[in-house]
Amino acid sequence: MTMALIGVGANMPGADGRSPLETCRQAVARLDSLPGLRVAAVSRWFLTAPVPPSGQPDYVNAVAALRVETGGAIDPAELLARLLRIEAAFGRQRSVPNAPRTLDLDIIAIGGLVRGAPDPILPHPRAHQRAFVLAPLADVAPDWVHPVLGRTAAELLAGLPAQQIRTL
Ligand code: PH2
Ligand code: MG
Ligand code: MG
Repeated sequence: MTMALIGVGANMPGADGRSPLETCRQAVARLDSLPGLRVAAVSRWFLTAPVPPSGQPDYVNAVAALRVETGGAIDPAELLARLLRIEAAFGRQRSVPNAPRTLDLDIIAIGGLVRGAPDPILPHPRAHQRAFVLAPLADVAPDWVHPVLGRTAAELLAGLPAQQIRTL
């Protein structure tokens, strides 16, 4: 059964002062309503220092595992377009890379799919370097193996220098 693994993050309040955690929770509910996809698991919520260090507010991060419904196929570009629409609905403004944001939804992986171009590159090209992705990923997909590196999320996490993350 194929799982789409989605990184969820936010470090700015949304419209009407909605907290980053509340935005992320509502975004996960939206993921569950995407056609052909169901939220099978959501990781613990983490509070994480910005990478690279920037003086921005800390992020709320999690990973959601979406089950691709039976018989369904998933077009990565279409999924990305749907995620960008959800980001926009929660007030995401795009300026410079790594700017603080009200909501970030990234496709970390779709099962063992490897895709170099066009976007989305899969697995996400920086996922294996980021504790704020790997720790929640290990919660929801302990058996997933990075299809290029041949390691689970927990194994990749164990090889990283310490990063500032804690559970909420
Ligand atoms: N996202 C980024 C850049 N840096 N740092 C943390 N801690 N969490 C994120 O989600 C994050 C980041 C680009 O998307
Ligand atoms: Mg991101
Ligand atoms: Mg993104």
